[in-house]
Amino acid sequence: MKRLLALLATCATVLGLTALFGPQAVAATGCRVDYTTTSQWQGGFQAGVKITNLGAPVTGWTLKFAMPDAGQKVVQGWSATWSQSGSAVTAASVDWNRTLATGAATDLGFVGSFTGANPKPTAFTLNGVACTGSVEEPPPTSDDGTPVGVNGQLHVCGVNLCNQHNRPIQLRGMSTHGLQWFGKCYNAASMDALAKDWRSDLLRIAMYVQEGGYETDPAGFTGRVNDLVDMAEARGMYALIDFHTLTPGDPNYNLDRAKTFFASVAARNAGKKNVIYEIANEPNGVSWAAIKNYAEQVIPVIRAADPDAVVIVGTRGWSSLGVSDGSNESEVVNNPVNASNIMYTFHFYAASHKDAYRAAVSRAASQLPLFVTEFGTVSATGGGAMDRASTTAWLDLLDQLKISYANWTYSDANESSAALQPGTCDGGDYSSSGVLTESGALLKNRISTPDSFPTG
Ligand code: IDC
Repeated sequence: MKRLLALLATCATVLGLTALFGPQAVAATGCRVDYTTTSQWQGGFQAGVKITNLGAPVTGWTLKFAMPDAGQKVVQGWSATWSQSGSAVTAASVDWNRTLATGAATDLGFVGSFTGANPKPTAFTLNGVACTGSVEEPPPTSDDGTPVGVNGQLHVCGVNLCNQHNRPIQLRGMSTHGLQWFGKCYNAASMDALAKDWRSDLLRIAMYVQEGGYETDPAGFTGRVNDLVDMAEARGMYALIDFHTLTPGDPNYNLDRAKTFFASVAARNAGKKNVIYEIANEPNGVSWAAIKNYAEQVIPVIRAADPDAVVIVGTRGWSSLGVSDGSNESEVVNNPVNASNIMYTFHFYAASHKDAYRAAVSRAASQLPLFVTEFGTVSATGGGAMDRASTTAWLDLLDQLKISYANWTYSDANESSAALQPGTCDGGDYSSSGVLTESGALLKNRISTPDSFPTG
């Protein structure tokens, strides 16, 4: 009987009657691949490969494609297990992206080398089925109603962040958790939810430097950050590239790494309108003078490659403007970083930092351009009970002062600061209200209200 069915199916295919036989009918449009050369330099390039499954759900997949030129080689890839034999390249799913529901997408990428030309690969197949679509997604170029479409290239004007119409705006969004731990949370489905359901203006990309971060694999983390910049851009969100220094607290410890990293990401992303650079997450146990020295060495590296982007500088005492070290904003006001188009970082955790910190922000806001690149609704440990009253007081103040913010974290970490329930990132649903924690529900409510960015 099985043989008969197989024979019938074969005949049907030959006769062009596949539609009558259900499953085979989807084969022709089983998948789509968007291949993008994200950057290219002498002898090398970086590519992003987005796979969209248009057929039946798959668990475990293999993507194959052909490199047209003999000199094209995959050097190092991510988000899949990569191999190459002659011109044939294979990328096999890894644990966290092996399941692809119908319509689900996943992003992979690799750094490659080439000797002759660098044409686009051909003959993409997913589990043996030809992926007929191979189209590049154009980034938003005009006012398409997204935050980047409306506001364009940002700049600092007075103490505000201003849009392309030279009007002050406030961006409201979320921060990733450490990419080295929660990388699986940042995929096409979670980014779609953040852009469309949360209506987030901004994705902060927290790239830890220590604790298993950048220092362990500079090329890999740089590639991952760039991919997330592209994913934010494709959805009209700003991307805040956070060089997440924390321990040790003196950013000068990472000065060489910062110069290497920012030279690379600034060159690669210079043409984009959605990138903001945050050069030191939370300096601690170090003077303002030392932080300023670090900033004045890193900012010129960024400016050389990407002259018009906004840069945000961390402040003393875990980016508390010095307050957590018994100082205050005057040390910055009296001795500002010698650079233009910059802002200063302020962080708070609502259950730990209250009136005295709000008073400092209220005072500082009329003298310094501030950006709350990270805050929590809970205690400074990232855990403990959410403090709803203090969080609301903080967010009302930031709204009133038009200070932009990103909340820690858009992740499913098992800690109360996380917006998503533990286990969320093992599945494909980032949209239903059931995936939100108490903190996530509060933030989604605040962030998803209309922005009404000024355009005139
Ligand atoms: C915390 C994470 C926690 C992780 C720890 C590692 O929530 O899961 O184990 O880092 O260092 C910050 C830092 C941020 C902290 C967060 C909460 O910028 O990295 O994340 N926090 O402690 N400053 C104040 C609080």
